[in-house]
Amino acid sequence: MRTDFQNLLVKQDGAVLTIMMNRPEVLNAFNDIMLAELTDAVEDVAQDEAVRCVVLTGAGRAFGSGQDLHTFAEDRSSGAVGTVSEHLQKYHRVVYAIREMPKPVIAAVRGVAAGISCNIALACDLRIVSDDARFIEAFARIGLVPDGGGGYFLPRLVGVGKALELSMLADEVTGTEAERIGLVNRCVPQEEFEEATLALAQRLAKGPTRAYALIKKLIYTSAESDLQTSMRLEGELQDMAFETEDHHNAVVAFLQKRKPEYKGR
Ligand code: LHQ
Repeated sequence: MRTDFQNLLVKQDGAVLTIMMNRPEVLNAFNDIMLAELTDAVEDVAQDEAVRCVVLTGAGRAFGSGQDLHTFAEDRSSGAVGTVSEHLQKYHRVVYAIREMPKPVIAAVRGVAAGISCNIALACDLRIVSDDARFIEAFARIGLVPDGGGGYFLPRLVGVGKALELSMLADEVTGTEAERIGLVNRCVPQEEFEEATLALAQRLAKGPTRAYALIKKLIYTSAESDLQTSMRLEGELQDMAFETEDHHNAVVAFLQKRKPEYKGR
């Protein structure tokens, strides 16, 4: 796993890999370098079997403030970027890599998650946030629509009515409110944030990784499918899960009245 990044800090702790976006002076706004590095890091870690859970977080007081509006304006005026939709395709690659990652990806959010940074947090499988978190679908504030998959993730997480409210009013949502409306899984006091994040990540990293990959596929596909399609897929995935060493060992452990130890195979 590459670790020599300019705008990311990458740290491995056992089977947990933490990717920290690192431009704290602009609240981790995305420039092209950080976006390219994040793409590399998430695509690389997908292949690394020693990593069984990925945490995405931000350095300093924020998760991220979205597109760097200074560099984007400069690049636009110099003609360095084409259309916005071409630029967005680079973000879409990260979103796909997170969703297709065959292991859990947690967004750990403290402080602001605004614009496309907010929506990259929504692309992750689970979200744990500190009680100083501020989610802002900031797009309408500058006359834009939610991008980075926001138009897809938001109504699925919080319902169409709330998604419209968050997108149109672009008001801040606190960590506790985000937990209440289902935008995030867990909101914890600031002083417990790091410990709670690591505990959740380590728990997932010790879990049945192959089954988690199949669960991602089942849940994400089923959100788009009818019952019949979902149950057909369930059968195919369960055939695969049934063949894993973790499944076999967990059943033996149950019969022997002891706790299973998952190897991720
Ligand atoms: C920033 C940024 C930032 C640069 C804070 N850029 N410097 C759009 C266009 C095209 C294609 C792709 O898709 C997108 C998607 C998007 O992400 S659109 C949304 C872009 N983001 C925003 O509109 C948010 C802009 N930032 C803010 O509204 C505020 O900074 C928030 C509410 C995030 C945080 O407010 P505060 O906590 O009061 O912090 P601050 O405003 O003082 O910011 C700290 C510094 O970070 C400051 O620099 P300075 O030199 O004054 O200390 C800001 O200029 C800088 N910064 N966001 N996106």
